[in-house]
Amino acid sequence: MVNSLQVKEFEAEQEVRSLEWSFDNIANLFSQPFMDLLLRAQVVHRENFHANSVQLSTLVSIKTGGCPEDCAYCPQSVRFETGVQDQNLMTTEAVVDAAKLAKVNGASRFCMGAAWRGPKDRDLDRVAEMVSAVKALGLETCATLGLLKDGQAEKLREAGLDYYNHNVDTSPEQYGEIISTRTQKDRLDTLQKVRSAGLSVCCGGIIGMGESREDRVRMIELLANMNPYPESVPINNLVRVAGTPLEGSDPVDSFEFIRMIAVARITMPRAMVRLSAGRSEMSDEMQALCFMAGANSIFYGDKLLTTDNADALADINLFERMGIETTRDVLN
Ligand code: SAM
Ligand code: DTB
Ligand code: SF4
Repeated sequence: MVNSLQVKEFEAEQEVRSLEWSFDNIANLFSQPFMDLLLRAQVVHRENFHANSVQLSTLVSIKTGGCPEDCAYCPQSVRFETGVQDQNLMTTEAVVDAAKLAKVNGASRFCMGAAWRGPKDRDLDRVAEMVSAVKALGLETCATLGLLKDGQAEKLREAGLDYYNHNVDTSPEQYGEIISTRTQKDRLDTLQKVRSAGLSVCCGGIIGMGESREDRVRMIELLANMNPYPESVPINNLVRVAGTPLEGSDPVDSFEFIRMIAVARITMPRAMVRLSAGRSEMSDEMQALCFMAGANSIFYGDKLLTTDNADALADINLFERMGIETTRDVLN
């Protein structure tokens, strides 16, 4: 247990080392008493954002299932029997309809996800067309299409893409147990391409895949020491989908999950920390503690990609009860 004197010393040290987060410093954050950690995260949050404001992003799966990769958490891998119905790349018209609906419902960002290892050039041309059409509606645009080849990030940028989502998923140490068909280095290369093209980076990971506290620290270390760190950091609680190798994973202790949000907030003070997959299993009180810990964005809408999201009306009701303003209040 860290005593208050140690925390003071640690804070002084952190000021000097502004950008770098060592393993020990992150581990020390994690092991602070829960209240101390939450208070600190809330202070950092208030220094950088409106305290009572949450951003809403809506996801749509533009190409579903049949993915050749073997990500052990994913219902869309062709290798697992999960009952997901494959669906070819949607038409631009259908995507625009979904985006209009998302906007009417109050989302400020529209995120298009595709179950690919990475896009072929002709797929990318079609996604670029979708991005331009969604951008023209006045929404922020995000895409998550897998690994990118040289030049593809630039094409997306030119089409009007704002964010590219590509997650590190877990610690470097655990990564090989979860995915064998591409390395974490492959992912970091794609993130570099995204950065170089001038896109904003959305990058986070998943909690609840049997990882240790040390793995969680290592994942934060990877994210927080990116220079610059990602603009958006989705923290997903594993959705345990029947048929995937991880369906029987033990649920994560709620306090540990909230700690993860708080540590992400403290180490990446200006990032949008998104309370992502897994909200449909969380109580209102659990979500409230995640917002207290510095989460300031959610996926909003009835579906994530293939699984059910928390009910949108329940979300609105929760925000009303908490006095939280969302992009829905601002935009409509
Ligand atoms: N195929 C692309 C890729 O892998 O980059 C884009 C879509 S993929 C579904 C996007 C992210 O969703 C994954 O990197 C993972 O972090 C998250 N994800 C997928 N299945 C999940 C699950 N069952 N629970 C929580 N997060 C999940
Ligand atoms: C992210 O980090 N989480 C989202 C989004 N980025 C693409 C996806 C969650 C997917 C959950 C499982 C599913 O619905 O298929
Ligand atoms: Fe394919 Fe992405 Fe799912 Fe991995 S996470 S199996 S790459 S859709």
